[in-house]
Amino acid sequence: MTVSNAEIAAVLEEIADILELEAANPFRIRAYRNAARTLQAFAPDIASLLASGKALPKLPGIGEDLAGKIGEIASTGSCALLQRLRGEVPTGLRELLKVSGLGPRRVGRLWHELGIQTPAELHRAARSGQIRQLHGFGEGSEEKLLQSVELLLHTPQRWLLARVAPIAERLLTDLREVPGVIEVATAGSLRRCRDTVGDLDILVSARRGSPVIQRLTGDAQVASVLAAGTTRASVRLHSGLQVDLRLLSPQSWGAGLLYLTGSKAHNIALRRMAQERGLKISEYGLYRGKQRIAGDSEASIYQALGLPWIAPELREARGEIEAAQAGSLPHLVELGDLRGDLHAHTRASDGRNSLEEMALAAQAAGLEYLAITDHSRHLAITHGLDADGLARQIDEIDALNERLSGITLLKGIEVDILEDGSLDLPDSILARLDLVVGAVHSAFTLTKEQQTRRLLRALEHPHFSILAHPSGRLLGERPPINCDFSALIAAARERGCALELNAQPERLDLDDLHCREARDQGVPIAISSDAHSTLEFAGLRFGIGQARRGWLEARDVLNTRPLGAVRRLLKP
Ligand code: DGT
Ligand code: CA
Ligand code: CA
Repeated sequence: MTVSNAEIAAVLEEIADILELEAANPFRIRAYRNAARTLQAFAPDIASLLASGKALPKLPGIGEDLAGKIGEIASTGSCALLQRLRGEVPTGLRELLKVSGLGPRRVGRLWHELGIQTPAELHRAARSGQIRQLHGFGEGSEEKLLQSVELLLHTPQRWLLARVAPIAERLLTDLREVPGVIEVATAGSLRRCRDTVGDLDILVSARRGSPVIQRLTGDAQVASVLAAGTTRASVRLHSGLQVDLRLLSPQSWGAGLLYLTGSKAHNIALRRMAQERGLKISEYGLYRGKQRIAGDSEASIYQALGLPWIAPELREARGEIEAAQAGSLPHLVELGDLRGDLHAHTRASDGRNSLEEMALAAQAAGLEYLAITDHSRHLAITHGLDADGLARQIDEIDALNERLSGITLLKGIEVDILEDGSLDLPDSILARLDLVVGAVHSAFTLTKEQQTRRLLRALEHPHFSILAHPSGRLLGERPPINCDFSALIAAARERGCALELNAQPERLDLDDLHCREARDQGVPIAISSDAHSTLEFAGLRFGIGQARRGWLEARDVLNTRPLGAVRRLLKP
């Protein structure tokens, strides 16, 4: 079994959370948090490094004690300290940490001072006015907590796609090595690239007697086995994620994959088609009477129903079957189609790397151009650029472009769209840029009329190029703004502006449906990493997944075009 750097970091974060719940020494807490952050920014895979007999390299803030723990986690997936700490706090407290606006310190106080251990108990306490009596909480924060805990209690628990994908890949790698295994794949919402997933579905085909089920139930990340039989198992990982595994025979592989990929609505539509032809479809195959006529591959089943293979991202019963029948399925955009990235940060605002480091990382990710778009000054927490700072960055980029070969930096800004729709920097400096990416970072709760007016005014600005993360949503944390998106899409088309599909895991914004609406209206989409470090170009693949769910083809995506064409579109 192998443990990824992200999984090691998650263990260290959990240790820090529990220590903070227990009001432990702040320096100790910070040491674990810093170590987690360092590991996330460290590219080589630590588990493989250690497994090959090498020593852990010297990393800032990681002393001998922490290095020992990291080694333990890398080889076992967990560590004795975490096991002990988990036993010291009620399990409901981890649920309380998911209430937005509640950090471990405040959860610890609610626990120690009011005995609150679960979201339901927090809900009762807030309703009965107990929270406001705590020192430092007050009536306003009680009301806010009440709202967020209600949101948590009423929304089913879902996981960010980007969080589950590495767990899935690790499990798949391990299962592939089990004796007798022929094929492994993910299915369900993960394979359809939904922005969040409810649980992880894994499919395996193997020869009889292969110990696949035992391998999964025995994995170090498994906290409890919910069910285990000869052809299926369900487990819950320490993170809380549920994993469902199905074991199939090779001849049922395609039928099982099709069934378990879903969506349910797509399956139901296929079943209806099969019935109209006098056929029966199940997770084991496509049958005429008792005779199996297809099932070893997905394509064989689609073909028997008179259809071409349909990409998983389209399987939502949103017209894909009709399009398949008409021969008009979209030729979906792929990661390899991207030639550039139009939104990234450096240390000049809240990024972690220099201009040159970002340029080289983008090049290593296979890109030909990268727009540098640091924040403008309004966003005080990110130390944004003012006009002078931006002018200096323009000169630095010009100088760097002279030296670089094979990658071109574009000069841009992520300028704040202020509450009245004006931009946070003067026209004179915006005019010198290759592109102006505008974004909302404040006043998320305006009325629909106010918000729409604000964004339409921003789009009218002569230098405006791309509207970044248009809905402002943060999955599981902040709902989308209230806004007339159809009016925005129409205005973008009129003004020749693009809309962004931001690939950050908790944004994936525009969402799939709005991507499709923009595409239908002929508005180009920029699939952007919004990278704040050299490692984040890897997230572009999740943007591509979302774009494919929105039926986008390469020609619908601005940054699939060569540099010259993009320049002309950005500055007509
Ligand atoms: P999730 O986990 O909520 O993100 O969504 P899915 O789509 O992964 O759903 P899940 O894990 O409950 O089931 C996996 C697939 O199994 C689902 O996409 C389609 C198939 N499936 C599950 N239940 C049914 C059902 O009652 N009827 C049909 N036709 N298919 C089903
Ligand atoms: Ca699922
Ligand atoms: Ca499932």
